[in-house]
Amino acid sequence: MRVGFLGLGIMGHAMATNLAKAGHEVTVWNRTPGKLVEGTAVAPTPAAAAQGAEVVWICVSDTDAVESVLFGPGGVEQSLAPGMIVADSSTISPSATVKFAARVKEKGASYVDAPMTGSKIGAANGTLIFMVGGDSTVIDRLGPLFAAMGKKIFRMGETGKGQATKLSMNLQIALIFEGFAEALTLATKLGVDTKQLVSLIEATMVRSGVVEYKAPFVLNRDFTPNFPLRLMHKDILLALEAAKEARVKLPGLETVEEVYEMATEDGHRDLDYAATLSLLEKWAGVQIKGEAA
Ligand code: NA7
Repeated sequence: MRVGFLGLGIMGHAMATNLAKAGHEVTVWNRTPGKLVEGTAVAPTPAAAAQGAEVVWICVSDTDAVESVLFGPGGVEQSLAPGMIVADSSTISPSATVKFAARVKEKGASYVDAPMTGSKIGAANGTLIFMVGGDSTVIDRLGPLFAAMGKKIFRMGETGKGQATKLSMNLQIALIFEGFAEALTLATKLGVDTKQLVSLIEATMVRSGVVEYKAPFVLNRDFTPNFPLRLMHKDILLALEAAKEARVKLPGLETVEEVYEMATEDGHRDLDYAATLSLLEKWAGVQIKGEAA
């Protein structure tokens, strides 16, 4: 398929690479010039990348960034044509998504929100899982592209429901990790062996995918970003904003948001979100010990 791909960050670069490897005709654009993807052409603006494309795939930081690439100067809107599909894999506001989709549809094009999970490794291996909102027949047309970048798609309903799902998922990751980090901190302060505690977690119903994935990084104190703290913080704020719009109270997430705020002030925003542990350690006056088993 002819694809215009916008946004070559950690996730976007790997996704565009896999689209090109699968034989799709990809033209990329990135706000900061100079990022290249093997086997693709480079366009000077989002509109130029979208020109003549069947699908425009977006993967940028946040709601403002998506609005800007779609409707800002040199935006995709200028090149929209009937039959074209805009797919957005960024994690952004569900209500803004509905508004963007309506504006795209005015030009006869379709809009699918397709945020994903699987982290940097999933993007590189082409094993992402997509949570998709939009018209079923349009999603079907995107099948070959989803197959090149991921291993599974979950259809969540109409446009916006992919984003709503993603926020509900990341809310859980943030809370589960916070529980793990608080348990490690308390246990360390009380003199419990952390490696042994992690083995116990893994042998009991307390185990979880989040802990299984994060424990080796935490025990090795490796906070290089797989999923940067600043992006998890953004998703927490998006979930709180969506909750406010829907008049839903999320007291646990509100408290965890404060932890992310303070971790950001402590200079951890570009580290992995697991670095929120450093803040708990600082407060407790301990440092977790142990290497990955
Ligand atoms: P990164 O690695 O932080 O990359 C962000 C990308 O978004 C990068 O290409 C940025 O361009 C681009 N960006 C940021 N702001 C803008 C604006 N205003 N206009 C256009 N482009 C912009 O994030 P990931 O790849 O890890 O994640 C991307 C999304 O997927 C995000 O929503 C996650 O939550 C899930 P730059 O190179 O800085 O010029």
